Amino acid sequence: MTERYTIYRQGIITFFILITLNIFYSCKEVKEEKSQRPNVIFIMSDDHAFQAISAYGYGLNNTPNIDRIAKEGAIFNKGFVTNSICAPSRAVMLTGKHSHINGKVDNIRPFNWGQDNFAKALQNDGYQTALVGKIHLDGLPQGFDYSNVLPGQGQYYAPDFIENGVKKTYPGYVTKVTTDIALDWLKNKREKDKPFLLLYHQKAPHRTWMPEEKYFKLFDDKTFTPPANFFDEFEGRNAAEKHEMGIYEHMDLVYDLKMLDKEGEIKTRYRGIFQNKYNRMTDEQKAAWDAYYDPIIADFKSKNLQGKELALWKYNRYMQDYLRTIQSVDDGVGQVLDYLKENDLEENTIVVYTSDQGFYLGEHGWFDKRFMYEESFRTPILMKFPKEIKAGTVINDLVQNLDFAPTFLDYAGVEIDESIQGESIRKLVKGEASEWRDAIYYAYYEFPGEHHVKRHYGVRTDRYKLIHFYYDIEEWELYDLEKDPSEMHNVYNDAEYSKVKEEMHKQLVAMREKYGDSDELNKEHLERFLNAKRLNE
Ligand code: SGN
Ligand code: CA
Repeated sequence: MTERYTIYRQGIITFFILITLNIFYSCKEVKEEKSQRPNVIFIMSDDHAFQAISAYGYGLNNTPNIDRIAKEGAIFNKGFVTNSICAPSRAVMLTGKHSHINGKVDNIRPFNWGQDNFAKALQNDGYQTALVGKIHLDGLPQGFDYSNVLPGQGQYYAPDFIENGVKKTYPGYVTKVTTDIALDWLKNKREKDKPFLLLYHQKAPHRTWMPEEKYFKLFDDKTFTPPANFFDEFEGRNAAEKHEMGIYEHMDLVYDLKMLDKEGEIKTRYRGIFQNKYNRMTDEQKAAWDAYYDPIIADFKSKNLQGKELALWKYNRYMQDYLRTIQSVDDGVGQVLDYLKENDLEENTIVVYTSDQGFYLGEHGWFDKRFMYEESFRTPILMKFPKEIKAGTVINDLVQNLDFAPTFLDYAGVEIDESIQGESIRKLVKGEASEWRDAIYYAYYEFPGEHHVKRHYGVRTDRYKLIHFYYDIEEWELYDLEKDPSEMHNVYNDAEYSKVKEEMHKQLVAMREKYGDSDELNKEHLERFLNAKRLNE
């Protein structure tokens, strides 16, 4: 009896131990699975040309920290946006949908934060989420536990920020302040037992390129060689000819090129606006600024440059300040990468570096963006995730900013809604994608507007590009990117390309169908744009 009872009791005890162990292990499994979900740091700068990242090999500057991302992960040689302008690009990045679908087609009309975005989806699925820096979308950001963003374009010196809806001014330099806020969130504000998503977005190197004091002298004795098509005459390209993007013709000597002489002799259209920016600096900052720029101003005035000489001087002045602002961006990237390393977060954190679009660094004689030509259509993309991406990976497939949202959802194991138009690049970067797209679609809407870039849309394949400029102009352009990478020869009416032209027209129709775009939609956007403009006037 006693023996039997003991056996019976032992059986029951064993049974309970097994059940407990089972529960324990299955809980551990769930926990481990959850804790293995990758963190995401999505770094975006504003107007950062791929030509100005040393990993892309143009030899203009050194960005060792941004390059680290490519070295330890992947570099994308054919990364593109869908609409080369700031706020629309950010709306595409958040929603994974083209501008004509998410509604933010230009910098002017409001963004609807009420719609789905990938940060909301990650937040709902247990991620800690934060947005720091420039977002350029009005209203309180949705999808973030913490947000601390610049109002609109923001300021380089003594920037205002809106922290969870409350405005305050930070003394100091915007790029550094943005990095400090991002690091503070990583170190002190997030809950450390949850996976996190951090959108760390710099204002630099956006116009009007005011450098940080420690970089005033960088590139001081360097004379940059302009691109071969710097003195472009736009033969066969009527829309491009109507631009207001010229370094020579449209850059303001004071506002853009910092010739704020104390004597007030250099009178320009935007002098007053730059004076206000200068006035934001502290007395020490102003003294350091003057000590550097005053001799340059004196030298410039003494030379009385004209014509080509003036154009080249402007180009050099532009390059120096533009590249200097990038150096502070690169410092911040280094600090964030170091934080990951020192805190054992490297292995399980996806880091992406990109820009909201590309930028002209003298190609066609230009600055700014907006056109579907390569320098602004393309954008830098570098990405690392040691767990899955081999160091030194090079991606030559057509990838777009449309793909960020579904990619992050994919890595986080969150469902990708079928309304999302981008594709996850997870398999592509691993080298496991069995097939990939062979064409991408582009549309730009902000005309009439600053820089005078006509409304246009188009399609690009690996080799060719077809563009349609419309509204107050009717122009088609076709480029053979293999033979003419600088897009100087529009071959649309060239008999030799008639077959290619036909194929590309078919591709364009297919793209517009695939993404739900049409002339009717364009007309609607135009109406709303003109109404909004009228109301603003
Ligand atoms: C500002 C700039 C433009 C620039 C737009 C859009 N002018 O208006 O040169 O094209 O932003 O840039 S400025 O005189 O105000 O600097 S975007 O990156 O925000 O789209
Ligand atoms: Ca931009």
